[in-house]
Amino acid sequence: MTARVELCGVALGGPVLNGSGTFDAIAARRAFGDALLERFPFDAFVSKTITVEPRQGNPPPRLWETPAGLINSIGLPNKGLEGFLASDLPELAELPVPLVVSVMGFSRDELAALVARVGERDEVAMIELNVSCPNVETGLVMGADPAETARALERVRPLTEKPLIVKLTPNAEEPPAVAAAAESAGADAVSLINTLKGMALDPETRRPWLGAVTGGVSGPAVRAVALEQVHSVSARVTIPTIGMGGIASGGQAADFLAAGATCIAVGTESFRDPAVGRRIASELVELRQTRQPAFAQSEAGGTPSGGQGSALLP
Ligand code: RRO
Repeated sequence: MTARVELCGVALGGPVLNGSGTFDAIAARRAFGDALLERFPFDAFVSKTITVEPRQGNPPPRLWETPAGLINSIGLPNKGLEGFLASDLPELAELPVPLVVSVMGFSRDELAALVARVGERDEVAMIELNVSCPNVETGLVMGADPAETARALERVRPLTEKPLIVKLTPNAEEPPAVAAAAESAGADAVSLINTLKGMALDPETRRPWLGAVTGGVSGPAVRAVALEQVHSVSARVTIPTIGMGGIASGGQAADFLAAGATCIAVGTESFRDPAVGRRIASELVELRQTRQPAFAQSEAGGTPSGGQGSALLP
């Protein structure tokens, strides 16, 4: 039995989500058939980020393996808003869990168009605003700045009643300040971390390995950074946080919940094992039975951190 969780008023069977862009549910359904639906690895599904216009993505190579991690420079390939609504959304709507659609605009107008169109669809439970992709050629990242983040939220908040989750970047000077700005402007939750900006050189040529030169680092290499940011952001806001960054076990998921996250998400580890979400969920249940104390209460000086506090640990 997993522990049920409520996220922004949406009931989930447990606290384990996927990080956007790290699990292709449509390809997995083709590979595994209905077995995927019978044993779906996550308690809610977050789509790959979509944009208004279709995109090819960045030139290859797009991946580099680091010690304990991965650098990606995928560059947001997607069918565009209309292509997504016409062909991906009907397939994603068949998943047995609530659907979160991740959107990114290159301007506030684009973001507004995405939120308005996606928000009118009953199949969509929540919308994630990706203001933190490190791999777009403009280098413009709305979520690096609290005032820009607030302006984006103020623009889209009136357009939908669906819960809005803001995906934060770890590359901001002060992620808790961006989270607080998002909350004040009407965000219902924040998710973090997106990838840390990084690069790798080809060992033969000493030239950039990735086609787009730089990319985003994920995996166990970033877990300690992510845990600190989840802790400091959760202490700053009262809306729920969804914590992610290198989680590969129930114990590591429990760390993020104890640091203040309401839900956690699995990303890089799903590339190795697409079913890892379920393993993490069962390990969390086992840990819950051992009733480990929550960090926020045991080590932080007695005052639970902000946000929703630990969803699983007592
Ligand atoms: O597509 C990507 O290159 C990408 C995105 Br949208 C993102 O948000 N984070 C990331 O590491 N890669």
